[in-house]
Amino acid sequence: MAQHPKDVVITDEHPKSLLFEKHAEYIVGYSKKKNDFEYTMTEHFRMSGIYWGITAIDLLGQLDSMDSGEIIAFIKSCQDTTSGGVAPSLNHDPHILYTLSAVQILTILDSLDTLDIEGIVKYIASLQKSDGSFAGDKWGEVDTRFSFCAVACLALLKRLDAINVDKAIEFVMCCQNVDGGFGTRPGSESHAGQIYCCVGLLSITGRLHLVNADLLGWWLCERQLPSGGLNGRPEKLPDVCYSWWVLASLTMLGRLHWINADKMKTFIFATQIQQAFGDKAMGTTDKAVVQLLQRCHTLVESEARSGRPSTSRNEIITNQLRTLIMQDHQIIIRELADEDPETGGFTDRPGDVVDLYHTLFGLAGLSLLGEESLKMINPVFCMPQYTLDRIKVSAQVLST
Ligand code: GRG
Repeated sequence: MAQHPKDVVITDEHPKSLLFEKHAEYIVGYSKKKNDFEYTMTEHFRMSGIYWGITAIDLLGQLDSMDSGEIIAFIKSCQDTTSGGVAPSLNHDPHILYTLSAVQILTILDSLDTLDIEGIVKYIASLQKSDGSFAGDKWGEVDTRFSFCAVACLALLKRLDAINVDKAIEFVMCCQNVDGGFGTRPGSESHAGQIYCCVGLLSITGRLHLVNADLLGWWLCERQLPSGGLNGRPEKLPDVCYSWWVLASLTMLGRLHWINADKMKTFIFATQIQQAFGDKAMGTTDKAVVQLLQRCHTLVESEARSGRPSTSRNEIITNQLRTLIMQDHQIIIRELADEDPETGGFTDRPGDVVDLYHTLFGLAGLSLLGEESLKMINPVFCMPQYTLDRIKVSAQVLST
């Protein structure tokens, strides 16, 4: 088959199976290296970082290796006593994204009583607007991601009565496009991440019948490229995180079997870090520099959509940042390669740098595909299924 112009090549050198132990080492190690450059630079989305790490390590069956006491104390210190919302870290503003992450972590750790639950309920209800949409925080940006966060969070707390659920559904349905997908707001382009949020909201509220499952299922399975990887919308590169956003949506719609699971697994396995990051691979050829620049460009632009706040919209600063990120990536890659040529974790696509975000969604995608060495994941809440069974929370999934 001819190579897709926006795809990657998977070679014999890429890993072909799950580097199980390496991933556990990577996640536990990450939480302990608090003075590392990467740890410091992720402070502004720390709460979600902890959620990605805790969920991933639980899928690997090694939750006990995390310091749950330290995490619980940290979360408690991040709840804003005035608004009731939870901040990503100390001295940051509360936001609905991190409020959901905090509730997810505490549900996994069976410690929800750590938080002022009424404060959280009040905070989320205060963010709903008259058209049913949700702002992410007091500054008012509206996005279907925040609708999902609100409904998922309240469902976990069993307090959906605190918002107008019918209006929330009405708003999400206004964001549906003719291709069957959903965007951030009415009229905006369909994107797999937003589709997950909208389908997830409809699943939690038992309204999946409002979706044209065949049309949307078709759009979603068309995201699979010849490499086996999935992109988030047409003409874009594959990224392992879509093995969550797309596969979870297809699972809710009862159409997971519409993608090629073997090719999908090949792609996900290939996004695990490996020896190719040694000095030889890091030769600073023009091609490598161009690739890194392209990658940094994508990273900066991804921030807003992925829930990781954008660093700056100023083009000059953004360009300077790209250069810096490029240099830092080279240093990190070299350090990783020197320390251990087979460090764990997942990258967005083969040949890039690992992070916790892609590590969770790589593992979560494999769990959806039935990887037996991993715990089963819930396709709606992106949490280990047993944690939802424990609190007796379920959501609608269409039959195949
Ligand atoms: C509990 C799992 C969970 C989620 C909470 C925040 C959130 C709810 C969902 C985010 C869904 C989303 C929008 C995911 C997409 C993330 C991403 C990789 C965005 C990149 O966007 P672009 O446009 O990249 O930069 P593409 O791949 O389109 O080139």
